[in-house]
Amino acid sequence: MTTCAGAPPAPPAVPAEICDALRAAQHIALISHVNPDADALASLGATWLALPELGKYPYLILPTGTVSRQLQYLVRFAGLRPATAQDVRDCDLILALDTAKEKRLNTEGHLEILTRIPVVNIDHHATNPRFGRWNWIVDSASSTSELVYMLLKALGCQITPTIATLLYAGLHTDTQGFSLSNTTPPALRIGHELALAGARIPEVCERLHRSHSRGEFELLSVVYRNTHISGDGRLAWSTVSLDEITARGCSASDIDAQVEVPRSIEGIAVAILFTEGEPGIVRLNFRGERGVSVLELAEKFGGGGHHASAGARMKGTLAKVTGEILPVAQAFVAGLKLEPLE
Ligand SMILES: [Mn+2]
Repeated sequence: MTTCAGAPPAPPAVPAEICDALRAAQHIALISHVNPDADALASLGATWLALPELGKYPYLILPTGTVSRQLQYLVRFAGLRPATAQDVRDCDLILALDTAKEKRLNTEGHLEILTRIPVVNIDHHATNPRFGRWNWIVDSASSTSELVYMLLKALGCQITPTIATLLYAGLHTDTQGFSLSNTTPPALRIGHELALAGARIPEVCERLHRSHSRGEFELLSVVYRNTHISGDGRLAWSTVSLDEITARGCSASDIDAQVEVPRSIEGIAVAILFTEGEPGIVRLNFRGERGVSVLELAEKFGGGGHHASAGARMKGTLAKVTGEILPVAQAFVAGLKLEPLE
């Protein structure tokens, strides 16, 4: 138990070997995961903007077609310019950020370099198998943005208002507005430091969280309409078919966050959103409430992530995948020992 008298919990310290590997490199390829979220883009953008100050040449591996409509704001705001396959061919280091599994790296067109260039792997996913030559995995960190902030400080980089805005967006999104169990004292402290460094908080939060297109807004009503609750009130889920997505001019990556709809029901321990993102592939977004970890559930179906927030992808139609997952999820929530709600 932490008491008022004790020292406040410190943000995670950067291992010296991580700083050394970055200092020794000259041309550094930056990469994150497929379907990049705000934390991934923020981590990429902040390092891309900061590394030239140290005399480095950073190259962004970011197939722009993979960025969701709302998050394209971050790309424009920070002036991020993706590299070509030619640019990264002669890099001497890869910095992988926020990527739980090597096969989730957003490698489109750049696969070849992964086999021969050493990787620094920085992440906060509990399931990260440490696929880099150097690994800094802190599953107690709120976000990779939190780790990137500590890294840039350790390397002596200036936290400009643009870098602060990006990293704040990553922290804010991964903690869901500083409201989840990963909203730790270090996360809040770094949020405070980013605000002091000039993070444009209302602007970036409006663009990321209060800027649905008409189509996305309509899709939200589909997610509400398709939400079901289990008999014991512990599981809520919703489904979105490819037809429902495309009819509103949206893509699957525009609605990942809408698992928050079934999650918002009182008493829910587990929420799931089933999204048919492409024909024959269903994305599963799992969220745990009331201290419940959904990681084991996601791993059972070949996925991974964090304790309170995990994902998986499965082959099959929506009907087949929900038919397979829901009985397992129902049994899982039925077996949970939960404190009664006050
Ligand atoms: Mn993250």
